[in-house]
Amino acid sequence: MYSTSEKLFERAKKSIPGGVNSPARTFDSVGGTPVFFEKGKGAVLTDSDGNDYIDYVGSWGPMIMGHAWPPVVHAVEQYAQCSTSFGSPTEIEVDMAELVKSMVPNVDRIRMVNSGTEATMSAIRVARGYTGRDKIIKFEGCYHGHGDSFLIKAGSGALTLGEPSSPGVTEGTAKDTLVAQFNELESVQELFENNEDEIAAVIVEPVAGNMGCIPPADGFLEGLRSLCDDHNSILIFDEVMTGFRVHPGGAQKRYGVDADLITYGKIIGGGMPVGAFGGKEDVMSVVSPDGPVYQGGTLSGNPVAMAAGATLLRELHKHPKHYEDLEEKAQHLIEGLERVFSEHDIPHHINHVGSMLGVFFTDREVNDFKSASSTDQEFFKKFFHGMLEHGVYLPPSPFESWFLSTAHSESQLDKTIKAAEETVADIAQS
Ligand code: KE4
Repeated sequence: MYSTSEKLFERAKKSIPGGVNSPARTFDSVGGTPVFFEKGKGAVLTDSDGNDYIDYVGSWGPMIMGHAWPPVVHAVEQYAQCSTSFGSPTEIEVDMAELVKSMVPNVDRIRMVNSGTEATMSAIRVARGYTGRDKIIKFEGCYHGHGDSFLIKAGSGALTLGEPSSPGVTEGTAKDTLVAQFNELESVQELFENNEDEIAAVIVEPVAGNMGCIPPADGFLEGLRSLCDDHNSILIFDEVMTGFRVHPGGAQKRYGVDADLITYGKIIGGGMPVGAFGGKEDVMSVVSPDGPVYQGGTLSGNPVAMAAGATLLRELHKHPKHYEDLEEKAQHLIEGLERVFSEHDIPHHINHVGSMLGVFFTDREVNDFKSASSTDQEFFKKFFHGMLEHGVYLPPSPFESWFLSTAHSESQLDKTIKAAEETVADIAQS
């Protein structure tokens, strides 16, 4: 069934660490060989053996309009013909900055970078430069990319690989990262009290998406906002995943809480390598060349990538109805999965915020790191492979979110529900 993927993986392991360019793609937490894909169209991926799958990874978030969405493909083709990069300013970068500002609240200045990691690394440097303080607070199970300051009880790949902190991160760096518990304001309050006037920033995924999907508890984001105000610290919303995903204006708009710095990635690039960080003029005024906090990049604001991202964002901005459609699709899928799991007495809990979902095999609510990491991972492995065999591609880890796109049709959702039914029945008989 996957002989070409297996052959490609054997080749890949000889030249690329672990055979993958990002650990999240490995099947280490579910077992087996990563599937190598050759093409995607809409909600369907085709692997190197010609097998089709309904895709719920969506490149980990960017594919909100589905794979190879024609306007994005056309924009990339058009811009690439005028050179793929200048290393000088271009009009499309200005268009992109103005477009993002028109979509999200309280961003006066925004800087493009090449990944979500670059965006979050830069955001904490800006917060430290602006406040003159060194310490940051992050949350256990939240993932902000592979910057040294974040690989401390990180979520996503690091958590899945069971390495809550990574070798190579120095003592000096680690001491400035304090770890609180998501949805537990008391843990944040305590850190502020024990590190008075030392905390530059709190960085949070406003909807945790890297320990499965966990929405903020009522009052949690508002509580972070007031703690940062009380202690003159910067509140950073890492919206690399939630930006333009949970609302055209992101989580800030959905929850009505304004951060001081916001990071973006994934959807902002339409599948091309783009990240960004932005915020109010006074905070962003410290960013070079206006201010002393250095940040730069050869391919930042790359015109081809800008064209892809701007084309996608313009669609989402002009047609917010897509978000109602995505919500309906999510409800349809969740109702079907809930029915299947209940009929087969499978303990489960499903969270969702718009079109990002968290499917957990557990008999309890999942609202924090502890509950997310005490789910039935063995059952998830069987479920993952069963769904793969039935032509449904899920994230290969229980610590990831599933993503829907506008391209997922009702019949594809029903096929997914049927695949789940057959999978859990097979598991029960095995
Ligand atoms: P990148 O550097 O991978 O573009 O973005 C890092 C990042 C930052 N913040 C949040 C909230 C993120 O979710 C991410 C990246 N997400 C993972 C998937 N959960 C990326 C997948 C991967 O590492 O291959």
